[in-house]
Amino acid sequence: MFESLSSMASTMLCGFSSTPTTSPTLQDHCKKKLKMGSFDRTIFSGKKKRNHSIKTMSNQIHDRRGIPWLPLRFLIFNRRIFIYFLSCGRITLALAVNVSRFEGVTMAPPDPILGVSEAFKADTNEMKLNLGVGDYRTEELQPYVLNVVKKAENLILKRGENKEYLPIEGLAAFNNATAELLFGRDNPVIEQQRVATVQGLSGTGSLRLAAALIERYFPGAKVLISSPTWGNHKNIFNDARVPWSEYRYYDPKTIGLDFDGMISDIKAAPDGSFVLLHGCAHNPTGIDPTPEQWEKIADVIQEKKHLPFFDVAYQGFASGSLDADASSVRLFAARGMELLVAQSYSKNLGLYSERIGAINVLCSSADAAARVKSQLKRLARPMYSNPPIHGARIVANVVGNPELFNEWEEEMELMASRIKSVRQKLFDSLSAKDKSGKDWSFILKQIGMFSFTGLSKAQSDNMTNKWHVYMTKDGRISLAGLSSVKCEYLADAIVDSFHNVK
Ligand code: PGU
Repeated sequence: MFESLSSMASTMLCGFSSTPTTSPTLQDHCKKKLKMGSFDRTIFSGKKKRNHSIKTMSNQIHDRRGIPWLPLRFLIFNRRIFIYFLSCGRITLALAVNVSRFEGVTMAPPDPILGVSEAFKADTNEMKLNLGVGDYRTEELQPYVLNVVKKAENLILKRGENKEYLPIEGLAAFNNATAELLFGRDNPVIEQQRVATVQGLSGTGSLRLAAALIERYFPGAKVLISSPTWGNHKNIFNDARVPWSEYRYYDPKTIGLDFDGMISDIKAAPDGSFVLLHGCAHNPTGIDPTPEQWEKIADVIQEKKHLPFFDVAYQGFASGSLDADASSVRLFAARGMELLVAQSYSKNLGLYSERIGAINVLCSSADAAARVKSQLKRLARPMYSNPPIHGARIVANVVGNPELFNEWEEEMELMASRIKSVRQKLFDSLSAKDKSGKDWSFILKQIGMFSFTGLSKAQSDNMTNKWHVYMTKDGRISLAGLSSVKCEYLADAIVDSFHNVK
């Protein structure tokens, strides 16, 4: 029956085809109807039910000039909407509009971090401030390309190097340099070839590759994640189908580390879990364990036969020293523990969009490291085949060239100290403006790019809606996006949001 209806409608189309030929007004109306769910979705839900659902409805709509059309009827059939009206019982006009096969795909929410930059761009207020994403900006709030990066790029250009595929594991010179930077050149684990290093698509891609390794070789093993953590950690493990749970980390009462909570949650986890640790400059809290606390964390992890999994996205950025910021990882390695480390060069070399980083798996033997590396390659191959070369060459040139390396350390120190100085200025401004006696000194105790202000979601919304200060809804602000001249304004916004919004 429906077949004949279809052909009847088609013959009456007088040249109307399956491509939409309606005026924008009519198409908009159809789209609106679809969004309202005024049709039977079973037609999209699988082969068996296909083509067996039909629904009609009628409505009065207007053309662009507001002149009403005749009462229109919609008929959904065979994944098309037929639009027609009846006059004296006869179909006198019919249009067919294709319904998308992607009708069941819902709109994803904006990303909680990267989505903030999109909202910032759309704001036309001149006082606006983007403290959402952790991107380093100059005092003039401009993006910064490091001089050493420009020098390394010039060297690459002069050599006229080619663009052939890299091996799956990436650029060998980069892999050697990155493992040495992390563990220290003289660390015996390097000479003993116990580290499986594979170039990754920056920190995120490296974490994702490790998650795939966990999913494949440790089925059912849990990853313990700090509460709170960088927002994308949970997405990464969810998408890799790796179960995770949280361990206590931040104590809002002390605005510091909940060390006892952390230790007891790590103890309570099933033996052999993975414990995700921020190597330095914990994101978003900016609170790191002390060296003594790191020792105790290592004790518990060893006791429980857990596997430490470090995320090192800020080496050199927390303290200004590459070695000091790798000390947590080195402490665990010195105990002979096996561990994983995801590295990123987005922040410390400002190579955000080059997507350069690595996954390192420290194993107890060279043989195990070789096997792990072979499996990481096997996982990478169907995902992205092999990594991009440009960022890898920059890192290899900077780290491998003593002159450029020294210059890099100086530039990193400059970036870290600019962040420290706006941190101090923000604290001074808050202390001067807030007459309530609230102690803002926690801002000075936090390290790295961020400050975790303790502002609630409603207060963070006020920061954006009233003050045009863009930040993540967990109350985090990126001090790397703040200039000293804007500190007073930011302090006004924080004091207002903190005291006047509940
Ligand atoms: N791990 C942590 C702890 C991070 O903070 C970030 C970046 C990454 C890994 C991944 O960085 P890659 O660029 O992939 O190397 N976090 C920033 C950047 C924005 C984002 O969410 O990707 C941030 O603002 O939190």
